[in-house]
Amino acid sequence: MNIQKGKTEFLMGIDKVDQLKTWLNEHPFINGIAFVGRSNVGKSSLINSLFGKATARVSKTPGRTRQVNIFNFIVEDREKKTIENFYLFDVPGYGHADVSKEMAANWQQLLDNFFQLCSQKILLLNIQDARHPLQEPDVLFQKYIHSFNLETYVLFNKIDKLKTQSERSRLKNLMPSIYKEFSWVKQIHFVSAEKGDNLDKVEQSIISFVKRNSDMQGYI
Ligand SMILES: Nc1nc2c(ncn2[C@@H]2O[C@H](COP(=O)(O)OP(=O)(O)OP(=O)(O)O)[C@@H](O)[C@H]2O)c(=O)[nH]1
Ligand SMILES: [Mg+2]
Repeated sequence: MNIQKGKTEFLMGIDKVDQLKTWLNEHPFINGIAFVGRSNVGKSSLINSLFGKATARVSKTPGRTRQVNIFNFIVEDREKKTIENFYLFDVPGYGHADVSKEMAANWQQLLDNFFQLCSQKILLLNIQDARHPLQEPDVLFQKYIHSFNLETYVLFNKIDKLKTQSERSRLKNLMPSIYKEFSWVKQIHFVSAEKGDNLDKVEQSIISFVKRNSDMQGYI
């Protein structure tokens, strides 16, 4: 099975809390995934690499994604000759210092409402910077997300920037403590949106998650 790159469709970007609430209330049981992480860690770049080139806007300046962007993506099963639709969310980055209080408050409200109201069948992909793992905002975010009971995978992006073997080992050695401290984290991947490292594994993990939930639909 594979994600049909190039068939991913932008549905809408929501920056108003009320509009987000309405949309989520109207879509309570949807299947899909959400990308969340600190500003500038490469969420939009990863989305583009996994779902097709020009899906999300990549920024030179951090804090660019200021709204919850909603997409539709398609998983194709070539053997069974079926296609199935899922939702993809690019959620605005947390932990960005240089914004006005007003904007920070709006972001927090968007995040709070997103996690309170989103379907329980959404997989959370928490993107972190491989060079700076578990920064304070990342740890705070992990603790914050715990109560929402969503399955979470952590993706350490920009591993192309880790030049030495020892830098890479240091990052990999964090795995046991992450699984221990954040028990809701079920998978950890080391990726590069730019070079494509390990994105095939992430793609298959995303597919198994969304398929597992959609196959169960008839039973609940
Ligand atoms: N070297 C390297 N650079 C990357 C990688 N992924 C993203 N970048 C760069 O990091 C910067 C930020 O990328 P974005 O994809 O816009 O990051 P974002 O997390 O969506 O940022 P916000 O929307 O502002 O929260 C851009 O300059 C990208 O080119 C990667 O795997 N390797
Ligand atoms: Mg972005």
